[in-house]
Amino acid sequence: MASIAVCPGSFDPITYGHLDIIRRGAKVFDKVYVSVMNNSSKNPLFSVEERIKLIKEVTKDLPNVTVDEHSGLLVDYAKSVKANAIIRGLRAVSDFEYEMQITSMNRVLNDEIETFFIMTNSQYSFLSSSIVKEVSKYNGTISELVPPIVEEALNKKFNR
Ligand code: COD
Repeated sequence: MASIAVCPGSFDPITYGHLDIIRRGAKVFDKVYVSVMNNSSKNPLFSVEERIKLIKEVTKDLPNVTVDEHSGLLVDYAKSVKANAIIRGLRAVSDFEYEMQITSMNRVLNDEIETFFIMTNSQYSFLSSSIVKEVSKYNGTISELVPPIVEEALNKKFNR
């Protein structure tokens, strides 16, 4: 049986931290669906279409990665693509509580899908989309935090 994983997130926008997790996941699983979850509780800077375009561009060298979107429950999406795993990234201990909540809830919703945690490269352990947006907004250097195409997209968003 093929090992199929979903790597879900907001990806607003994708950073080198996300990319690290996606690349590591793609080495272990036969197929990885990177899914932009259209999460109504957040107020995103980039539209779902913009986020998908950026992710597609920076993962184009990974043949077993497909970029997709979903509005609704993650476990329903996972089932629809026949995934038996969810990949999540862990940066620091502070991520643990939130991840435990999500994982436990997903397990209640569907006990057949396992969540796997991948620890990020330590150089990205402080990195989040929110931090990148804030630094970019005030014209700080983000070239070591996001791929060039994402940096360009942020510059455009902030009218530079
Ligand atoms: N290094 C490593 N990993 C990282 C880094 C980094 N620097 N930055 C982010 N990550 C990881 C995160 O830990 C996460 O695993 C993934 O990358 C995506 O991160 P984000 O911030 O883009 O996405 P989140 O955490 O906001 O995603 C939350 C979901 C959208 C997945 C969640 O809200 C969800 O599943 N929503 C759908 C509704 C649902 O099913 N709800 C029930 C379960 S609670």
